[in-house]
Order: sequence, then C-alpha cells, then structure tokens
Amino acid sequence: MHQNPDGIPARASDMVRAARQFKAPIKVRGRGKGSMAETQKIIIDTDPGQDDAVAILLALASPELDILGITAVAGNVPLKLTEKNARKICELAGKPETKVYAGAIRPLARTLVTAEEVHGQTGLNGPDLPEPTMKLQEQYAVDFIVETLMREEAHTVTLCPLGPLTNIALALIREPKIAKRIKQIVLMGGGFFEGGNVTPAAEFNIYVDPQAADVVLRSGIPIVMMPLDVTHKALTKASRVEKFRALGTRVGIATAQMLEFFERFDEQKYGSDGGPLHDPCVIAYLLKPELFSGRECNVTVETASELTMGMTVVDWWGVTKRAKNAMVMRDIDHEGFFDLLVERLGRL
Ligand SMILES: [Ca+2]
Repeated sequence: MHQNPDGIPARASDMVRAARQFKAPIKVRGRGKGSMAETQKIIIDTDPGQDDAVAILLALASPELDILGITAVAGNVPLKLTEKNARKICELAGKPETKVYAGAIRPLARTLVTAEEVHGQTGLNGPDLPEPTMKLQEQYAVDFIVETLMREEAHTVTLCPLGPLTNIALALIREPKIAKRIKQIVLMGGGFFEGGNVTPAAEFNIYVDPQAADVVLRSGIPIVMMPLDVTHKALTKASRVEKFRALGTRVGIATAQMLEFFERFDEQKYGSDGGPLHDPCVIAYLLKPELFSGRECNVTVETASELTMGMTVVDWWGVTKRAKNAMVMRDIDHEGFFDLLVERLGRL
C-alpha cells in the first residue's frame, strides 16, 4: 500500500480525516439491534445519462439512503430530457413515488454544451424504456433544494451532484444560509492526473458550468470529489456487463443495454476494455466509503482561460498555502465497487 508523507497508509489516514471532517450524527432508523439501519438523507442532482441512471438505481436499491428528491439539471442532454430520463429510471426501479424536480435550463454564464455523441440523442440510448407516467413535481428544483435544507435538521442532508453544478450554485446564491446546514457534498467532477475528457484540461461536468463549480468549491461546505482519476479505474468490462444481464430482471437487462451503448464511444476514445462508470462512484461512496482513497487538497477551478476552462487545479502535493476544501479521491477498489452494484441492482 502506498503511503502518505506522514507515513500513515493512504487509506487509513483518509478515513481518519474523513471521520474528522464529517462528524455530523448519522440518523438511526428503527429500534433494537435487529432493526438498526443507518439512513442518510440525500438529494441527487443529475443529468441522466446512462451512468447517472446506474447511480440513481444504486441509490433507489439501497435502504441506507433516504432520497428526499431527485433534481434534474441540463448537462449530458437538455433539461427536458434529463428530467424525463430521471422519471424513466424511477419507474424502471419500481419507485414512481420518488419526487423528481426540474432545475436550471442552462449554465450560470456560458452556453450549454451537451454530450449526445456519448449518451445518444435521448441521453439514455440503449434500452427501450417507456415514456414515464409519474408526474414531474411542480416546484422548481432550486427552490426545493433551499426549502429542504432549511427545513431538515442541520448537517443531516448530503447533496449528490452527478452533473454540472448549476442547481447547487443557484441554491447557494439564493439562500447562503444553506451552506452551513449541508452535511456534505459528494460530487462527480473534475480530473487532475488523468486530465480532461471534454477538453485536454477539463472534465465534462465542470467544463459545462465552471462558474457554478467555483461557487461550490468556495462555499466552505465539506466536499468529497470523485474525479476522472477514480472513475477511469471503474471500467464496465464485458464480463461485468454480463453480470448485470445475468440478473435476468428488467433493471439488470436495461443496465446491461445502457452500459453497452455508453461504453462503445469510450472504448474507441480510450482504447480500453469498457468505459468508465463515473456517477455511481458518488453513491457507492455513501454506502462503502472504504472502497475509495484519496487526500484532502485545495481545489480551484479555472473560469477565465478558454484554453483550460473548467480545469480543476488540485494542489495534491500541498505546494500552495490555499486552504484544503475537498477530499479528492484517486483510487477505487473496482472489484468491490462492481460487486456492490450487481448485488444492489439485483434487489430491484
Ligand atoms: Ca452525470
């Protein structure tokens, strides 16, 4: 195991730091030892996207998570598709009672960039999922986020952004008091050692709305970041896709079809066996943080230079005096990650 400069094995020291950073109480549901189940209240902010879909399925399958709402944002495809795709996934999971809200239609300052070349025209190409019948909530997603955080007990709600950070930034601008009430933000975004996936410097989620990422990174909220450095180690190899298909359920077969569509583009791009399964890393961290390791760093986002727009500059070696603002993950137990995914999706 590689070691940090202080001589503590990386994973152990990370867990100590994580424990120190996130000391908010975990709500315990039920009484008596037999029914003890820790539940974490979460809001998933998402732009589905096949990998978002798998992340949502993982969350819906996990009793440890209490999903207060799913908020859609423009990203992989425009908002009218991302909010619909979120509802399609809830219905696929047999959870039409889940509340889905539509949020920002475009980034704070820049023109929306989408990624149909990766995800297909609908954002969820692969399986033939029916049009959803469950209703979209009428409330604007940003209002829902603010209202929920002001209502729920402080430090009990985790935000899980899986797309551009527009909705989260808008909520922080609209009601700055929420910053001190959020337990933590666990997000998929950025890249450092791996560089970018939409430009040589920038990862898609951050590139689409770098100003929003800047607002979030400067918020003082505890942040756990899953960059490309982690997600590029979570590859959907053919043997793993077959494990989903072998579940034999609607969810298992649809997941296999989504991953097959999604990985086609990435295999060509990276020359790898399988494509990176980015967004489920966020939900997997909530369920099994020990699958991941990284270190606390300062992360700053480039918002001025067109050449490096949206680059996440990670002070991994601590060469600046900038304050540490994020736990940046770098490694994943990818076997454990896929075992968790298959086991959980098998419950739906
Ligand atoms: Ca996403």
